[in-house]
Amino acid sequence: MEQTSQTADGVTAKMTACASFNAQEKGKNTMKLLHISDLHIGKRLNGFSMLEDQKYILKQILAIADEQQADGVMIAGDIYDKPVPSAEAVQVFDWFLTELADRGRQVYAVSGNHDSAERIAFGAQLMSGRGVFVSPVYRGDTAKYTVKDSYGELCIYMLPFVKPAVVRHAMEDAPNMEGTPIPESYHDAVRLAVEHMGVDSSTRNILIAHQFVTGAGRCDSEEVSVGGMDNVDIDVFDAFDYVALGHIHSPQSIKRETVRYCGTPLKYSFSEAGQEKSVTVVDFREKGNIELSCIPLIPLHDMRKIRGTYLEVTAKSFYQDTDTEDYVQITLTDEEDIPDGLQKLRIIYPNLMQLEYDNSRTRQSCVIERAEKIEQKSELELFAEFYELQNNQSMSVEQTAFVSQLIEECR
Ligand SMILES: [Mn+2]
Repeated sequence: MEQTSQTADGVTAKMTACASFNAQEKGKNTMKLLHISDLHIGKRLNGFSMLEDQKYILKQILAIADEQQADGVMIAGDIYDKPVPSAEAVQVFDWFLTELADRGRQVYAVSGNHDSAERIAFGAQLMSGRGVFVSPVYRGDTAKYTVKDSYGELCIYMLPFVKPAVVRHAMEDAPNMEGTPIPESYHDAVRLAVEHMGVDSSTRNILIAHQFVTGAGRCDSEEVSVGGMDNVDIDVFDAFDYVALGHIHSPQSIKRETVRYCGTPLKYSFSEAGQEKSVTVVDFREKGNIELSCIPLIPLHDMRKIRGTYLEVTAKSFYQDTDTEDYVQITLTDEEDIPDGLQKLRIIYPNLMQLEYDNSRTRQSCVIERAEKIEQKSELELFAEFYELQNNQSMSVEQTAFVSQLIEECR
């Protein structure tokens, strides 16, 4: 299979992919790619390392790629959780890339807002020889790879996460962008970057990008940009047959099926507890004919919410048929806090991540009318008001007696 690659410098290099091309092996002549994103390798959640869960789910993705006989995997940004990932996180991604390359599956990966574009780009030229294509830092040109199947050319554009400032800066440096209006918004920045790609709409085109498209449904594990003006309107993607998006963590298509967020491979917040995570499989046929399917991912530990009184959630009948090793958020409805509740509950639920209370104390605090004539009130009355303000309930008879005795003693 002949492959043409164009680097950010505009240098066009022709090469034959070293990795054997699966399409030929199985006598199939269409391109099938898996779409994943937001791996956030190295992420810690409520103090728990997700690394074992991530290795487990990446192994599952490798197995899906095998089952599907996929030609490659698109990774739409947020490979790591941090711009400077931990050594362990780097090892996991290195292992994942090597496994894919060894199986002859191509990799098309772009950097996301959590990644350092420079660090992700490290070794990009070298790795391309093994069919592992990684986005270079954005300097005005978008990396483009062309593969051929029996329907002709399929162009894969790889746009790393860009901010308006990145595109502005690129325009100042790149001579071929002179005279282009300076982008002020994310929408303008991405529109300019796309315009600059010179997409030939007569052929089949894929864009891999990591941006927030207007209308996408958000959840708690995403990083919201300050001011919330990071959205890009969908019309900037009109030239593409498929847009493999990352950034939004819930799987969803926007406006048309083929502009799609595949979602994270794992749940990264309790707001995602009810979701099913999946891999999107994209089968490219002739232009205008793309077949999409989702394959569910089954995590090592599920993430779920539990609610009830302390006695209820610690009753054997309550938990015996569940996986108590799941990552759980427990909301206790007892009026009194349970002393050392977290430690006690972790005996049953070792991966308890969050303990919350839903009782009259935590429900929205009612405003107590200002004590206007403080001097006219007794210490006991003042303390009773303070107690009510803190706990959203008044003191019991026993408590009142106890406090009034304390006040007496103080006197
Ligand atoms: Mn993300």
